[in-house]
Amino acid sequence: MRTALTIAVVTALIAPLAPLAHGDLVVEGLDGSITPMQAGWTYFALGNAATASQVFSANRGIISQSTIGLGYAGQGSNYVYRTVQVDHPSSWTLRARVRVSASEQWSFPFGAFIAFGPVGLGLMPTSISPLNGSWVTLPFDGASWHDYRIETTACGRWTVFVDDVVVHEGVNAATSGALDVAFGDGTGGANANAQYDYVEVTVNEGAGADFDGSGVVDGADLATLLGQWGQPGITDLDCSGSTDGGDIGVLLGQWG
Ligand SMILES: [Ca+2]
Ligand SMILES: [Ca+2]
Repeated sequence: MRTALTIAVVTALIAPLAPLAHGDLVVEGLDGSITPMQAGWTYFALGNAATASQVFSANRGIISQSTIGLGYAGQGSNYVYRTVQVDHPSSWTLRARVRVSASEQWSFPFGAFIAFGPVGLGLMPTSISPLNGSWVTLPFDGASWHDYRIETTACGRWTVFVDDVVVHEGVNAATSGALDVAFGDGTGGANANAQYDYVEVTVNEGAGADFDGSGVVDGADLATLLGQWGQPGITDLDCSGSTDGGDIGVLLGQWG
């Protein structure tokens, strides 16, 4: 059983990344207008011979992933990735809008996953699994569209938001080095169908308070901080675990 794929014809390509300079804000992402391969992402298949164009397609702004019927044997995975070289410990945010329309589970509950380095989120029709080496599984309606976001401070505190609500927090996330932004099917020995509206990682090299990458720390960044008051995430500049007065002090210290 093979799913017919519709491939959007495009010519746009994303240029390879150069190493980041201190203070750069780098965005690497896909919005579903072209396939990951057309955008220069690298395809990886483990334990099966499914080709990139069999697994990933793009149509009407949605990237579709289908591995059902492509014949896994043993441990299996099919995903795409790009490598971002992060030279200094940096805050970063991974965002995606995803649904998992069908999945089997053999070993890993990742009918779809999004990840930046070892930190990510496994998604299934009835659960989500924050991961950083190991994972926890939370009951959830993953079959419906949701906005997923992982915000990580430069000190490695990471927070998973679903539709802007905190659902998980962890520590010791990777914040520098050669980090792959990746998404795809991570179900070991099983199959899944999923759709991605967009997948995007933003790296704030140097982890300053210039959250929007405008080049200056100003009122817009202060508004971002205040909008996340009391919550963890990239606005927790002093790594206390929540966005509070100490972070305003850090921001004001970088003003202008
Ligand atoms: Ca700014
Ligand atoms: Ca704080």
